[in-house]
Amino acid sequence: MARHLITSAIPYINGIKHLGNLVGSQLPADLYARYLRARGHEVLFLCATDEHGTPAELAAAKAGKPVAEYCAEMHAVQARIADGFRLSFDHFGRSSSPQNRALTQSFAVALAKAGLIREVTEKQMYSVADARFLPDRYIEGTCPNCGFDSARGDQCDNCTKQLDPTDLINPRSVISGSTDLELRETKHLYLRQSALKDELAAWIDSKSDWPILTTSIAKKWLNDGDGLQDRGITRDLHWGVPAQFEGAPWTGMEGKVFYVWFDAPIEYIACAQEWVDAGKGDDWERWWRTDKGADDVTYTQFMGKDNVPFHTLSFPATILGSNEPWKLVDYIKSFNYLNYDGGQFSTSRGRGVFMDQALEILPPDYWRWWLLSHAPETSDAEFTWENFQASVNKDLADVLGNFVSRITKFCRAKFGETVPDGGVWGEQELTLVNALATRLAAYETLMADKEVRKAAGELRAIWVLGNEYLQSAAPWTTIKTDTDRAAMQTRLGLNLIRFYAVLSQPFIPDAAAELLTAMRAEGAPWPEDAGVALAALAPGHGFAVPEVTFAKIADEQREDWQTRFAGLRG
Ligand code: B3M
Ligand code: ZN
Repeated sequence: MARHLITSAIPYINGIKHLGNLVGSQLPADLYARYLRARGHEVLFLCATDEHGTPAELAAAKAGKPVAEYCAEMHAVQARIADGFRLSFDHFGRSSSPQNRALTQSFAVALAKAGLIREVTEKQMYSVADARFLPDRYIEGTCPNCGFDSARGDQCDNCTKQLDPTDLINPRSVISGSTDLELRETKHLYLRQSALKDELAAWIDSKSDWPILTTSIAKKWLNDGDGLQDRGITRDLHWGVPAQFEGAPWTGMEGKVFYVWFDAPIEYIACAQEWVDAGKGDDWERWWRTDKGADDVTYTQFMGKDNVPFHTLSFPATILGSNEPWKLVDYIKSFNYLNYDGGQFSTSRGRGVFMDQALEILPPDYWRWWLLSHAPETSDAEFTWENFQASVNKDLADVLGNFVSRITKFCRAKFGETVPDGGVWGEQELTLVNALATRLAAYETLMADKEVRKAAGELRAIWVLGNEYLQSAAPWTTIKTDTDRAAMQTRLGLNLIRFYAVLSQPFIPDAAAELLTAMRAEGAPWPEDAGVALAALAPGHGFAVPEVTFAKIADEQREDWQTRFAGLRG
């Protein structure tokens, strides 16, 4: 039994996330957490809302609410939706927590002690019309790198380049649209990331097992020098972790806060404190402090590719630069983008299917299955309603659902609602069990390696094996000539349901639980040995025929949704 710390990138508070966000971090992180728990490991799975910075301020202004109130409300909304998707966080924290405020300030002090903070008086974009500075998302313009015309002041959404507001061509205020902008002097704190370049490069070089997507982005930023320029870690904003505080080794930072990307990853640590303070755990340091046992922890982060530079360079720079014994990430699993029906999902434009809408039309397992089995790992992937309908109908309804329904109904009709006695496995059964054992081992390796799409494929293949067996063994025919043999075949079929439920739980937790309840096998352990597991339900064991586990998506429904989600969300 090992200890695994798992974090998902923490979603911005500004609104409800779309399915592309979900499959890029929270959902695969949940899959992995569920798998490791099922294998008996000790898991701490953390996520939170990212509540600071310009995204929060702008969204609150748009909603006409004080930002603290807006964040509290949206946190509750996101928590409820996360629950709806069965995301099994041990804690869903908030980056605006007092724990994160204290920890962020203490990191800044540690970095200053290490000589890694510079005070810089610089010129920043100031909007005369709005009478304020325009950091990050308060300013938009044309990307100097790719020419995209709605690049934000902190990053270009099109080419993912990290930007400075002064880099933008034809800049304008997001608040008023005004182009009456001028450079005015203001003081900021800079983190001397450049001083850590060699240390970070060596660390990334040592991660030969990381996905290419992760290391290629990290190396690109390292070698361009881009990601490792010294970066301003404060902003002229009111909402955030105050940059002037008791014990701060600088003065004159009143009215400024730390940059959201400085405090957001620190929330991964603060969230563990929140977890303890909420009474859900009793020791967070053994997960995070290498001097308190965290050396034994395997730490895995999940995120979309646009977040990779901050997790491979900026946050590690904070950790390494602090000279304090914090746990560094062991593995960064990153994802490409999921597109929506010929274009991009877009939160700002309301294009695509959003998490709340998805749950209004179908239960979480349908979405979990499609998204995970199409996870954008090696390249971008695309959601289309046709593909969604086809996958759900085939994999969930035809293969898994149909198998369950056929064998349980057949048994009820011929033997009653208990596992039938009689017969012994023959060659066909032994062949099946061997094939399942091989596939089980492959599935376990893929799950441990976080190969999400391939693991889904292996699970599907495991379901298919059972279907093929049932089709060729045909107990409904066997029973006409050999009752014992038909009983044995049926018994194996019922055991397969239990086996499938256990293996499928990380992907489709609700259906898995429903099947285990129907088989009166709640809490069934992960199979150590396929042969043993497939004889776990002994003759005489009762069961119930489950309700329809998966309903097919009809063409009319698909067309209806297609129309409903064709436009932009209001
Ligand atoms: N909130 C960006 C995002 O939601 C950002 C991630 C922070 S992870 C520390 O994609
Ligand atoms: Zn660009």
